[in-house]
Amino acid sequence: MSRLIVVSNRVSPPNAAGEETVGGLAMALASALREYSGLWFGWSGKTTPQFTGALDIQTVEGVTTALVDLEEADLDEYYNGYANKTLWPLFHYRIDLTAYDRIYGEGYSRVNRRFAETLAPLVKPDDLIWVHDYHLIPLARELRALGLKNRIGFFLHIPWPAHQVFTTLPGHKRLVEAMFEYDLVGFQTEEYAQAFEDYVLSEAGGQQPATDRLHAFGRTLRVGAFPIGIDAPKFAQMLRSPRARRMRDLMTAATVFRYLVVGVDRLDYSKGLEERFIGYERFLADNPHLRREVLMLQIAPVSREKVEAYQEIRQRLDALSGRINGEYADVDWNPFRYVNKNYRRDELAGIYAAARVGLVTPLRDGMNLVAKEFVAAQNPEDPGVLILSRFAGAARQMGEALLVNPNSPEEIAEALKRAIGMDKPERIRRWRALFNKVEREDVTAWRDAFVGALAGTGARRTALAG
Ligand code: ADQ
Repeated sequence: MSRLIVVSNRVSPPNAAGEETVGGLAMALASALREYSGLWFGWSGKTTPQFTGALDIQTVEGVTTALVDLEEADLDEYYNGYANKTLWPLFHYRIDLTAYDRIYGEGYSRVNRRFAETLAPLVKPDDLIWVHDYHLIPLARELRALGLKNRIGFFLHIPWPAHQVFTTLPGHKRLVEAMFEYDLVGFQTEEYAQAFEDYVLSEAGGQQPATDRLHAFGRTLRVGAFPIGIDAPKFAQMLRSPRARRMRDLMTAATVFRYLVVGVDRLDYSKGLEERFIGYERFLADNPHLRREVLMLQIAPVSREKVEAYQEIRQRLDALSGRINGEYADVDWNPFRYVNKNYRRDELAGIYAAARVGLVTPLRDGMNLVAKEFVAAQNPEDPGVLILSRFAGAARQMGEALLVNPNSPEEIAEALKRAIGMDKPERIRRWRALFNKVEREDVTAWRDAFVGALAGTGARRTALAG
């Protein structure tokens, strides 16, 4: 069997503290690597004055990781620059926040080349290579330039934007051309795969020889939708842990006679937090009789603090949460709790379990795993209600949630009212349908579908010889 090499910007190997502190995606990739006895390559998270390409290779719990340090300038131009100031906002439809700086583009190319040069000597001819996310789109091109003929797949975790938006990016064609160096490109939903196809057909003069094939730039690529899921069995196990139960009991006790509405997101402008806060404020304003019956908890740990747009949104959220409590709090009651802390995954599971409503309203999201975690954490006999943005990739699979337009405070307020008043049979009916899908279409199914499709792509590269 071929080995699997996973490449992602950050690598989170299993650690001594236990898997409860590691993200769901990391757990899934780690288990794939154990199965295929592979290697996980990426940035160490550390910087060095000058790039050396020195590798830190370790094997922990059956997973081998190979980490490389980057220069400070790499971090500014590639990670905080092109990845998080150019591609991230653009792919989330925030043209207003998108920075187009030539230096960022150069840093992005340089780091991808450095990654390729460091990784190439570790690759055996038969290895399958699976590259993750927008940080590394040109990696296959760089690996091919070094002569690698392996099967290489790419999975995009974030949306692929409509082609009118994508074409605002200087050098858009070159980026897409780089994607044709992969054998397989996977998106979270059919909609994103379709948007990519639209671009290739209308802007790059491409053709579609079969429903899952695109031909352009002299190469043929397989394209598909591979919706990511959570590790459902692991999550269920975590939910039964003493820590999760304790957190659930704690939250239940803290909200007696009240409904807990919960939101959990990285503090990011794509997550629709401002609009959500305003939607909740509208709910409080419109429903005086329900005010004392709810408590909204928003957990939002800060992320990407070096990027100005993140500093700004943080300030606006602080002000908004203050305004809501200032307006509606009473001596013995606070309507809103806003926390910028990170929690262990088992503790989060307990918090979801205590909630009557999961409020997941990103303005755009590749998938959104919080929506799936919330569903997985519910009590089958008395489940809570998921309110979900129609612009999350997850909405494609989760039509039984209350779907809302996250830009509309009225729709959010209305959905909150409906969720709180929903009778048990309807909650159970909706939850059951959602849970079945979360369980069936989980991260293992995702991983196996992608790796299976990649392994099934034909041996290639006759066109590239020389
Ligand atoms: P993210 O934008 O990070 O991921 P999401 O899918 O919601 O968004 O995943 C977040 C993960 O972090 C969840 O597993 C959640 O439990 C965890 N998390 C969030 N807040 C936390 C906190 N305070 N403490 C601990 N854990 C917390 C990107 C894309 C998504 C896509 C995923 C996976 O933006 O659209 O679903 O990748 O492909």
